[in-house]
Amino acid sequence: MNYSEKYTMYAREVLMQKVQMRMSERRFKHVLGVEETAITLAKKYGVSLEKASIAALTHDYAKERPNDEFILVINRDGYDKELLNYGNAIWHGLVGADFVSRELGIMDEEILQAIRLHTTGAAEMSLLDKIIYVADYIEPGRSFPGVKEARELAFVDLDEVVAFETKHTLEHLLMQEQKIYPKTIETYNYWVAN
Ligand code: DGI
Ligand code: FE
Ligand code: FE
Repeated sequence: MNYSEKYTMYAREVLMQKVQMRMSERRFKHVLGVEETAITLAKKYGVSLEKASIAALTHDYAKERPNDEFILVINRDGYDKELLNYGNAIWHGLVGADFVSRELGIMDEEILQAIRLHTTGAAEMSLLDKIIYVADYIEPGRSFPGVKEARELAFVDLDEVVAFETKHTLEHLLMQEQKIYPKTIETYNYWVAN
């Protein structure tokens, strides 16, 4: 593999094990699927394979944390209190990135941003942000109507698949009468409705 020398196979193994200990087998399998897809996309779009690997391995690191840990951090660390009206779906990336930096020592701002944005997307997204957002959606373990089209699109035009994913996720949330986080709407307005 064409990783930088600092990110040895050993470092990846250690990170993988730390992530594995924090989640169910099923979710860990998802994480490995996201990593595989993110690396493939990183090769295609010329993004650091090391950053793609680390961001993918850690994107759902905080997903199985109890709500009270998120609530504590939101109250303590100066987050907008409006965030308290949401739940794990929004917190695990946005606030979860703080757990990743504090507990795993990952300080790379590009990686942390990709983790923060992986659920909602954003208007402004780096290539790495887009790769993690999309890889999360199309990794081999995902199966839903449209996933095949999204997988094909991902290798043709990354922006197109960001739009596709954003539209379908929002549709799904609306059907279920879920509360929409403002950033999700910003993403929709920028990528779909512009
Ligand atoms: O963590 P994963 O399941 O791998 O995937 P994810 O982080 O993309 O999404 C987690 C959940 O968050 C998914 O069911 C969709 C949901 N979600 C995305 N945007 C919003 C949202 N849920 C609410 N309530 N509001 C949003 O704006
Ligand atoms: Fe997630
Ligand atoms: Fe995920």
